Amino acid sequence: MGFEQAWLVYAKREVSAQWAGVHTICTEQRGRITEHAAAELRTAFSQITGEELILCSRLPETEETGCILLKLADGRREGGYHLYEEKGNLRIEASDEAGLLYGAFELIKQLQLGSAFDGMDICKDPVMPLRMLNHWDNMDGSIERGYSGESFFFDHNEILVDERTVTYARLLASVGINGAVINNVNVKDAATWLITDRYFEKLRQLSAVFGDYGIRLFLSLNYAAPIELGELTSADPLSEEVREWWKRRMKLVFEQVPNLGGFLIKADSEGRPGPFTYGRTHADGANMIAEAVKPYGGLIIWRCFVYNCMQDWRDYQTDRARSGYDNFTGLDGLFHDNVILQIKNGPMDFQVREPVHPLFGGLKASNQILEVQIAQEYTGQQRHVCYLIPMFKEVLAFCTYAAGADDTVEEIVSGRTFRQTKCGMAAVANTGNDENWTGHDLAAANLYGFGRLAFEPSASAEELAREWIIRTFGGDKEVLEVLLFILMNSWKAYEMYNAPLGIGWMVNPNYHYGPNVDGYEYDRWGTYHRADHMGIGVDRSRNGTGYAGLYREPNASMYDNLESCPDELLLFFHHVPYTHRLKSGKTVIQHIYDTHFEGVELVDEMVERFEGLEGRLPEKAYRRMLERFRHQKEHAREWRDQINTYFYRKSGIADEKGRKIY
Ligand code: GCV
Repeated sequence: MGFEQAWLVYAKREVSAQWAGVHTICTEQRGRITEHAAAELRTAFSQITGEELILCSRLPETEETGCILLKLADGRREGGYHLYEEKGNLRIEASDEAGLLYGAFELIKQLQLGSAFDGMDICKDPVMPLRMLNHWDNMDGSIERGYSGESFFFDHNEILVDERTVTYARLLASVGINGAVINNVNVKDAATWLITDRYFEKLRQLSAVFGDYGIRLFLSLNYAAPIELGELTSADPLSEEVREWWKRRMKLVFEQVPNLGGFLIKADSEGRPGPFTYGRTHADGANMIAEAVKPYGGLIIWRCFVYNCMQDWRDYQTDRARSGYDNFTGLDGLFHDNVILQIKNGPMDFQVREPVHPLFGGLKASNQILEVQIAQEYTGQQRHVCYLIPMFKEVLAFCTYAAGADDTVEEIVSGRTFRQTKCGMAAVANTGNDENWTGHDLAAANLYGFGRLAFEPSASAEELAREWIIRTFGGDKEVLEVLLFILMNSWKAYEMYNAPLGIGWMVNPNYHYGPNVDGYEYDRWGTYHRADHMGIGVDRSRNGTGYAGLYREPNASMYDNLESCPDELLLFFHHVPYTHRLKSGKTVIQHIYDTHFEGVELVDEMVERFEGLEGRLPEKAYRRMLERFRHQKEHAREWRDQINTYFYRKSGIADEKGRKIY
């Protein structure tokens, strides 16, 4: 099995006579993207049905059947398509070439899923304009928070462009992803030089491969580049000299690298340079670079992950959760039109459970991108299975009340609430040079699901998991049922044996893997649980840090009020005694014990059911997953026992059910 093909493995299968009868692709289009759409269809049919499709530029004869027509026609959004059957032929119509490519991949998907040929009629327009991956790849080949091998973009400070780049682009396009930032947001050393002639030739090649699949290349930028490249002594955004420097530099970069989409910037965050050094605002910094890229249609994606990472743990007033909001709401409306603010899904940092970031709903006049993380930094690092699409669905469905009662996060980042076109969703990528791309074979469902979700947020998490399983592993019903059970229960299970009730962070510092309840408690990162012998939780109500009040009503009151705060976020918003009763009727302490025992039981069930798939999955993939499942089983116990023991020792309250706690 070609694991490097992921869900584009085109295994031979029994198909209906109509599918088997497809013999020709007809198109008058001659663009590169259409050529790749046709080539993909040819590969898929040749491998799945055994038919070598002929490519021709004529239209089918009147009575002819078995043709696929690719045709540009008005009426769809950018990247949208209409795929339908008419008189025994399949037609794909789109307003642009990207739409033809997405339509071709839709057709291939239907073939892989064994859908009916007759009466096929699928119309889709991408809901989010920008559907992006953010790679945290360093130029030495390492990947920050990478759990699937090394980078396939960089090695020894060189850029790699090879077969894998092409497969990568095909995979992205097949799920509708249209932008990729290839280097880490922490831009240091060689990466600062990506905007110099040292790398233009390779960037051009990479950008061309991406362009053939409708993907825009983006780079992460070092805010202090004028200084670090040795050309200026300041990066003050209001200095004319600095502004001119950026204009000259950007002219050069865009001339040398066609199809470049723009830049992602992490500034004044975790030690990265930014406009604060010069007493300037994020709007000053972002606008300076936005002005420089504007003539070339470039975008500046500016991250809102800005907080004080030198906090004193004794300080109960400062609240890291507030910082994104406090730093950016005052600047709403001041950013140029080609600046997009990129906001993490929660106010802290990709924990297994967080409330939605209050900037969604807080900002009304800024372009916004929702940032999620499919690299499982805090959710099991691709050794535990954790299908994150159900979490992302909850985030998208959260009602912000930004302009009305229907203004969910999805409405905002799709551009509907504020009529924006520069918005969408980005995921911190979970790929590396491991043969199967994602280390854990099941982690590929997050890559697949992310792209599909950004294109079509109404698709259910289960539907996406189902598609991915069938496309990757074929039509075996048992395989489908078991893997679906595992994926759909995995986030829930992980949350159960992890830090309880939304409090987060009980991990080993730095590498963020494995339980360590006090790992961050007396540290500078602003990530505390405040547990003592009486109770636990951070008071973010009006009596505490006031964070709950950053939401629009009725959300603010819902979180502020102990009675209405949802159980799963209780400890994020309130400090309560262990004996506090949840809406479920259980006390907090009993909830901790129960979820930790039950979470492990759920993992045991997942692993047992997985073991029943031996012989039904490709041997190598089965072994690879089995090894990870066995580790997860052990490691979930470690989580359970450390968390339960810690809280038993702190509270002195016994488990009602008398289970073993140490
Ligand atoms: C790329 C967290 C991660 C860092 C990451 C940072 C960010 O703090 O642990 O590795 O840096 O988020 O999103 O910028």
